[in-house]
Amino acid sequence: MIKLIAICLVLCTVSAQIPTKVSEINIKDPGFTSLASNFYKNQKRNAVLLTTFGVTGLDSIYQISFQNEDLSKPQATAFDTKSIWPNQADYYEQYQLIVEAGGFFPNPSKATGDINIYQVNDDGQITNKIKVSKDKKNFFYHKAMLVDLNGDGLPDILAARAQKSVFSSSGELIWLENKGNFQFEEHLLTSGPDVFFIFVDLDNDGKQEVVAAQYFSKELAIYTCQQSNWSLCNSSNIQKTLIDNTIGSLFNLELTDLNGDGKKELLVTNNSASGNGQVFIYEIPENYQTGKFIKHPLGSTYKPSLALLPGRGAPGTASSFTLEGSKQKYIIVSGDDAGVVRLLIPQGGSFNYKEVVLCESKNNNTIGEVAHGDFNKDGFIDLVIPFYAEGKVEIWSFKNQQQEVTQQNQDQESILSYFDYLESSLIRFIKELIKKLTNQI
Ligand SMILES: *[C@@H]1O[C@H](CO)[C@@H](O)[C@H](O)[C@H]1NC(C)=O
Ligand SMILES: *[C@@H]1O[C@H](CO)[C@@H](O)[C@H](O)[C@H]1NC(C)=O
Ligand SMILES: *[C@@H]1O[C@H](CO)[C@@H](O)[C@H](O)[C@H]1NC(C)=O
Ligand SMILES: *[C@@H]1O[C@H](CO)[C@@H](O)[C@H](O)[C@H]1NC(C)=O
Ligand SMILES: [Ca+2]
Ligand SMILES: [Ca+2]
Ligand SMILES: [Ca+2]
Ligand SMILES: [Ca+2]
Repeated sequence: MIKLIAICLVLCTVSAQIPTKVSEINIKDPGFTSLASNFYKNQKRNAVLLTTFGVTGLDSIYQISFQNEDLSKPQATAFDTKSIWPNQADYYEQYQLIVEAGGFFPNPSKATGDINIYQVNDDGQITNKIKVSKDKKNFFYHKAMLVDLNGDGLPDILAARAQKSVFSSSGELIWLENKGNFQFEEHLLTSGPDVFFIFVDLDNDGKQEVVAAQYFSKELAIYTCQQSNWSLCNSSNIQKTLIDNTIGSLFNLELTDLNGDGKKELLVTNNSASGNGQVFIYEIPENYQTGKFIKHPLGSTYKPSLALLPGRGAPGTASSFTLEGSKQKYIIVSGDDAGVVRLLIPQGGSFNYKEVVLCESKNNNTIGEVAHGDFNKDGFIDLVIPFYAEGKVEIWSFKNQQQEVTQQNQDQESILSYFDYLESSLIRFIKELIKKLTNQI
């Protein structure tokens, strides 16, 4: 074993930055996390938001802060203990509002989800919870964002919702028009988007597009509003451009310039129970409506444990960040039901990454969504890793970096070192045998 590790050290050490674990807290069923910048406005301090969910019972949303900005002293406080399967809690510093989106189908009593807004004061206390969506039976929400769609100065909500039964599934993109005083009016934009989407300007023409990672309908697609703005759009004037419908259920996506060449790419994950879920990059053509997207699969695939249970799949999210000294971005992948977190380290060249396992959970059981950011504003990126099945949350940081000794994606390397290990054991065994024999003689 020592030999194996030693070989790996020699073979695998590259100039890479690898974070280390700083602390952990016990929280039951931790699922989704996000960085809340300047959540404590008066003190200009950040928080981490965390949602929990279970098939039965009520769920919670926590704010995590760090005493004296010390990551080894995390403090978690639940500000809502009566939430229903929250899939997202995102903080909007500009408005001092948290947007929560929830519901999921495995429990019929939780299948009708909703969108709630929480008002946050300058001390980081939640002062009000307002439900802003109207229930639509069996439709649940994974993504809702605050954006002023009609340009009247009031933030509206753009959201996707989905419905899933044994017989059918469907998705809808809606917007909730902010009429003032937290009164919202619902408008249907189009069908299609179901779980995750981003609202971005893909072609830099000043107008946003919706790019949707469709889980149930298994499409990666762009929606373009042909009116002057999205508040004037509906299904008769929203145009759909299909990027890919060959990769199964899509889970998550991000628009970002990964290789630092000034052009943005799409970073995407698909999610599968069969063990072939993966992370990939799509290069975006000059004209996204007529050009070709070039796809690059990254790293190894993700195999969920207990894959026969309903709703299992892997991987979860992939997201990117910049570390000092690297023009190209690092990527962190949450394994979801594969129970692993992997770091993809850029190797130069085009979309060439080295894969490192940061951590695994017991029996490879579920790990939730990892968030990154400089939580304590010390200049180093930090991570929050929710070990869903183990009931704990770990805080990691790039401040104290480790040498790379974790296992590699290169099967070849492990096989080589394994053979090397076998060979050396065999040689040792023969040597000892000879020694014993000669002693006897
Ligand atoms: C969008 O359209 C509405 C209705 O015509 C108009 O009042 C608003 O100013 C427009 N907003 C933007 C951002 O162009
Ligand atoms: C769709 O939008 C167009 C342009 O804003 C409008 O004229 C039309 O009435 C809308 N259709 C529906 C069904 O709302
Ligand atoms: C996920 O994407 C990978 C890479 O393109 C592909 O090999 C795999 O078949 C996809 N999974 C499913 C379930 O389609
Ligand atoms: C967890 O999954 C990894 C592959 O990512 C595998 O090498 C390892 O043996 C698994 N561990 C357990 C305890 O199942
Ligand atoms: Ca508005
Ligand atoms: Ca655009
Ligand atoms: Ca690029
Ligand atoms: Ca930090």
